Amino acid sequence: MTARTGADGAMPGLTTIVLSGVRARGHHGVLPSEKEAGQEFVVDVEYDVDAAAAAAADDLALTVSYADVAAEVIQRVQDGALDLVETLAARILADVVRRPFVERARVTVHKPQAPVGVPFGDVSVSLEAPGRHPVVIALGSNLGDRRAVLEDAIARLSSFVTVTGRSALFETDPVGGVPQPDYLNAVVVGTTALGPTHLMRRLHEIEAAAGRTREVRWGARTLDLDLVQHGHPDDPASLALLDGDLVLPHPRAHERAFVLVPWLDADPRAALATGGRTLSVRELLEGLDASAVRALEDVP
Ligand code: PH2
Ligand code: MG
Ligand code: MG
Repeated sequence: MTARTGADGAMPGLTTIVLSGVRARGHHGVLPSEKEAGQEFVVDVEYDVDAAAAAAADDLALTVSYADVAAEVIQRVQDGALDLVETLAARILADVVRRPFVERARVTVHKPQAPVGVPFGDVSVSLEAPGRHPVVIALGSNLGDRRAVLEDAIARLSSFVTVTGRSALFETDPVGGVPQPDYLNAVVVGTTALGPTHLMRRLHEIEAAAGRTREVRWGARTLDLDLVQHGHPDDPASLALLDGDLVLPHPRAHERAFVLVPWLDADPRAALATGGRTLSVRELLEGLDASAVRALEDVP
């Protein structure tokens, strides 16, 4: 394992982890003799992680352990009897890019004893893919042309989030803070290659582009983009205190109808990890008063 932290300034804290030469016997190959006898497979995995918070806190829980990756690779090599090394490499890659904090991964599978028919050194296949993480982003605006601000934010978001669902716009009474105008709220669900700290940085850039200033906590704002959830709610790594101001999932999402109503609208199967278990957003809403959240079409 080697680790190199990028110094390009664009993505501070982007760390590359290289795990090489993981070996195990497997039964993959087109020939029946390969399926029967098995042979050695050697796997290299290189992955970039959003590890700024891990390094700051010196906390393994905020990065991806190479030992966990290695154990999963061995499992994949030993399981089943595929025809192709390509398929094996693709499965290993899919496992790695789903791990929280991984922003890109490259997998090489070597098959040094392959039945090539002539003397040869090695044969290998390599595949690369971006990270793949489900994300839930809540949007709010209560200053300026709220609808235009939200639509523009969703368009900007789409450059780094593959949007799979977006809610209608909802007009909502302000919750907490100082007296202020009503909000328009919406929720976008999708997938992203970015880890949580890099995603937050991009969200803050969009807030800044909308003229957002941070004067009063919970005060009026042109645009608020909150990362509600990053990763699968059942994955313990989706529950993380990344630093002072990024706690995931969002610590108040479970009690905010102005988040849950649009979220359910964007994704009828929405689920949130809260209080040590995963609850459907539909269930969570049953216990809340959602009368202050009105679909925009209903607003005179
Ligand atoms: N955001 C807040 C505080 N209160 N109330 C509503 N209705 N909608 C919001 O987006 C909202 C709020 C802090 O981010
Ligand atoms: Mg907010
Ligand atoms: Mg916010």
